[in-house]
Amino acid sequence: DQLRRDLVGARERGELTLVWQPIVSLTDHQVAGVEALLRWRHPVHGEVQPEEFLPVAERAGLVVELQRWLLAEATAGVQQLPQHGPAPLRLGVNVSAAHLAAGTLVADVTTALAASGLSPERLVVEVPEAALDGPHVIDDVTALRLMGVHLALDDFGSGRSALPRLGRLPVDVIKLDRALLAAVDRDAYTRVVCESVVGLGASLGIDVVAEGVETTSQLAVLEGVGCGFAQGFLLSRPVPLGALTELLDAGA
Ligand code: G
Ligand code: G
Ligand code: MN
Ligand code: NA
Repeated sequence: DQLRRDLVGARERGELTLVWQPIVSLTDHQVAGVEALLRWRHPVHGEVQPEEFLPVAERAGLVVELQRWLLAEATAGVQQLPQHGPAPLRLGVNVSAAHLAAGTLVADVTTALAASGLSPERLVVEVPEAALDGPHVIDDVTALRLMGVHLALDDFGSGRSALPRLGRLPVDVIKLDRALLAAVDRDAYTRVVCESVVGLGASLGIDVVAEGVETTSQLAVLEGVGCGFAQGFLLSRPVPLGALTELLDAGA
C-alpha cells in the first residue's frame, strides 16, 4: 500500500520526529522522567500516530530500523535537557513485540548507550504487558537489567495479565494503562485495582506510574491511594524537545 511505500525513506527524509512527555513525581511534584514518543510528519496526511504506522512498519520489515533511530535520537536528546531536579531525568522508550521478536533489542540498546554516553541507569525500556510472551523476552530484559537499564511494564492492566510472571521479571516500573485511569475517579472497582497495584509495587520495590491522567479528580484519587508518579495531558502533552527544555527551566 501507499503508506508503506511512504514509510520507506521517511527517516532519511527527516519526516520522523520525537515528542517528549514528562513523568511527574507525586511526592515532590518534580519532573522525574520523560517518555519519548515517535511521530511521523507525512508530507500529505500530516501527523500520523504510531498506532497507525507501527503496524505498517511491521509489515514492511522496518521495525528494527525505526527502533534504532528512536533509541539514538532519544538517548542523544535527553542528554541536551537541563538538569534541575534532585536526580537525573530518566528516559522512557517504547519497545514493541516486533522489536523483541527481532532479537536485536540488547544490541540496539547497547549501541545507543555507547553512542550517546547516556548512563544505563537513566534508560527505562517500556515493554507492553501484552508483549511479554515472546520466546526471548525474559532473557533479553534480564540482560538489559544486568547492564543497569531499568524495565517498565507498559499498559499494565490492559492485556493478558503479567501478574504470574512478575516474580520472574526484573521489573522496576509498572505503568498503569490509561484505560484504567479513565474510570478511576468514577468507579470504585477501578480505584481498588489501582490501589492494589500501588500496594503490590510498594511490597515489591516497583515504582508505579499512572498514565493518561487528564483531570484533577483523577490526580486526587491517585494521590489518595499513594501512587508515586503520573503522566498525562493534565500535567503536560507530549511536546518537542525545545518546549520540554522551557518547561523544565520554568519548573526549576
Ligand atoms: O504517542 P502515542 O499516543 O500516540 O503512542 C501510541 C502508541 O504507540 C503507544 O502504545 C506507544 O507505546 C506506542 N509508541 C509510541 N512511540 C513508540 C516508539 O517509538 N516505538 C514503539 N515501539 N512504540 C511506540
Ligand atoms: O502505550 P504508551 O503508554 O507508550 O502510550 C503513550 C501514549 O499515550 C502516547 O501516544 C501519548 O500521546 C498518549 N497519552 C499521553 N497522555 C495522555 C492522556 O492524558 N490522555 C490520552 N488519551 N492519551 C495520552
Ligand atoms: Mn509507553
Ligand atoms: Na501505556
